[in-house]
Parts: sequence; C-alpha cells; structure tokens
Amino acid sequence: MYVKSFFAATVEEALAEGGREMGPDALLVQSRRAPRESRHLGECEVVLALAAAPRSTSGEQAAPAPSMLERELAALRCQVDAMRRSLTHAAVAAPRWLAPSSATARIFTLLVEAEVSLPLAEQIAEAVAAGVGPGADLPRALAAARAEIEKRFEVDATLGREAAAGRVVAVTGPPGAGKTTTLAKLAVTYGLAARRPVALISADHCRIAAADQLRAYAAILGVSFELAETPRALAQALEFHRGKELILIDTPGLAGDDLDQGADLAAFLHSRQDIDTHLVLSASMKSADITRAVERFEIFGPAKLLFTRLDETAMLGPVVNEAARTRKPVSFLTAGQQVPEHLEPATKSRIIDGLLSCGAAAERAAA
Ligand SMILES: Nc1nc2c(ncn2[C@@H]2O[C@H](COP(=O)(O)OP(=O)(O)OP(=O)(O)O)[C@@H](O)[C@H]2O)c(=O)[nH]1
Ligand SMILES: [Mg+2]
Repeated sequence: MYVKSFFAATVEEALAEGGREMGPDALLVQSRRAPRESRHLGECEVVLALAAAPRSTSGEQAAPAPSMLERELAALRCQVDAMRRSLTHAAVAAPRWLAPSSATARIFTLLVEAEVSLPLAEQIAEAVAAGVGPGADLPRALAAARAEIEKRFEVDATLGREAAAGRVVAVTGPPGAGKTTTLAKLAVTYGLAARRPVALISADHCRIAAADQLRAYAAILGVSFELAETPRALAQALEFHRGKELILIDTPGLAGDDLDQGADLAAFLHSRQDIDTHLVLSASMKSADITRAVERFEIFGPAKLLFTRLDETAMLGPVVNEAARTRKPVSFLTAGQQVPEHLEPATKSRIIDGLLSCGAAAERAAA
C-alpha cells in the first residue's frame, strides 16, 4: 500500500493536491489539523492511500528539496500511525465513500475534526454512504449523518430511578469535574424551582472544605444539609430524609491513587438500587482520559454520564465517543459556573448540533 500525507491551508486544498498527485483511486485515510512539528507545511493534513504507488508520468524525479524530505518523514509517520490503527482494511477495501471529493468523505472529515474517534467516524460515514449513496450532496449526507449519530448514543435527563419512590441522586467523578456545583444547580432547578422539598447530603469525608462548599449552597438555598462521613451515616441520612422529594448526594473527587479511600462509599452507592448515580466528567478532557475515568468510577455503578465545561471546549467528539462506547445515557450538560443558569438537560439535537458545528468551525479555522 502507498500512503502519503498532503499539507495545505485547508482540508479541501490538501485533498485537491493529493487528488492531483495520487489520482482518482486515492482513498482518504485521515484528515486532521497538522501536528505541530509539520504545521509549517500547512495547517491541515490529509492522508491518502493507494493500493500501489502511482506511476510517475514525468520520468525523472527532481531531487527532493529539504521540505520534501520533511514531507516524506511526516508521511512515513502517518503510515506507521495508519497501520497501527489497523485502518488498512478501510484503505484497501474502502468503498467510494472515502473518495476525496465525496460528501461522505466530508462528513468523515467533519467528525474527525470534532474529535470523534476514527472507528466511530468511519462507521458513521460508511452508514451514511450506504443510506444515501456516496454521490449524495452535502445537505442530504449531513441529514443522514445526524440520524446515524442519533442511533449511536442515548440521553436521559431524568433524576432518580424509575422504580424508586423518592428521587435520590448521587454525583461521582474525578476531582474538580464540577460535581458540587452541578448538584447545587440541580437542587435549584429540580428542587426549589419545582417546589419540591430538597435535602443535600455531602458524603465527601476527604476534605472538610468540600463539605463546607455544599453546606454553604444549602444555607443559601434554604434546604436541609447533612454531612455523612461513612456509608452507615449516609444510609441513616437517607432514611431520615426519605420524605423529601429530591435528595442529592455529593461525593469526594478521588484521584487515581485515592480511589481506594472511596471504596466503601462506592460499594454502598453501587448496591443501592434506589440511588441514581451520575458520573460527572469534564467535556474538555481527552477521549482517552474520559474512558479511563469511566472505567475507574465504574465501582460507583453510575447509570448516566453528566458532562460539564462545555463552555471550555469546541469539540464534542469525546462526549459522543464515550456515550456511544458505554451506551450509558447522557443526563445533563453544564456550560459555565453560574448556579443555576448553566445547566441544561441533555438532548440529542443539542449534542449533535454542537458536534457538527464544532467540526465545521474547526474546518473554517483551518481554512
Ligand atoms: N467553566 C466551567 N466551570 C465549571 C463548570 N462546572 C463547574 N465549574 C467550576 O469548576 C470548579 C470546580 O467545581 P466543583 O463543583 O467544586 O467541582 P467538584 O467536582 O465538586 O470538585 P471536588 O469536590 O474538588 O472534586 C469550580 O470553580 C466551578 O465553578 C462548567 O460547566 N464550566
Ligand atoms: Mg466537590
């Protein structure tokens, strides 16, 4: 297989240059913002592949200029990358949807620019091509892409388990993810504003200041507050407040090495079928870090994913990647520090709009 990178100011220009050199059979393997070390060659990099090297039409090849050498090096690195990602099958057996000028290739590029994982972006673009044909125009392909993305993740902006009488909700997640702030936003929006009696419980036994933060919110909001330092105390607090319509439990932000400190609490929350645990994650984290956090916090048995800091990232790919990978529904989104304004129930259209507009914005920025 012959794989080569093309750099230019825009994805379209790089594709055009690649198309000229590699011919109409070239398949798009990857499109992305050029890595820092090769950005002087162009802001955008596209990697094209052919089953065999193109035949030279001009006979003699000119001696490569230094920049050509650098291009070759970058191409080589891409080749290794592409092989490592086992994209070979896509490049060799890929249907026409990856042809550089097709709307489906454009969809693929948009998704990758939005940091959707390569396998998921491929899956979506392939399904779009199968549905509308690789020759469809962009608006049709985009509409089909929305439908395909929609099928691949769930949303559920409800609080509490359906079967449970009272609504008991816990938030868990990495340090600083936004758990306590989000809990306060939920307390206002789904408790006070809906005239439901609310109790806030802090199970954050690790740092005194952490419980104080929630205590302060409870005082401002005029709702009950309890500090529950052990699972036993938490069980008692839940029993005491069982008449409340909404009980919100905050937990400590445990970093990797400290997770053991939360093992008892995790086991307790996991075992209680009446507690709806949301895993709070920053949408601005890299996909791989989100996956690692999801795996570590699985001991808490979270049923839903709640994403914060949407105001800090233009790329919603990681949100969709994780929701699609885990099939856990996304519950709420937050996009700022303001309590309670910066909280919204997750909807598919909000997430897909964000996803596609951030891909388009990245393309525009690169142009
Ligand atoms: N920009 C932005 N900041 C946020 C968002 N949500 C929370 N924050 C801020 O993030 C910081 C940490 O929020 P906390 O709610 O204390 O986070 P936490 O997960 O409870 O932190 P620990 O208890 O220390 O693990 C605060 O300054 C919040 O105002 C958001 O959606 N966007
Ligand atoms: Mg906190």
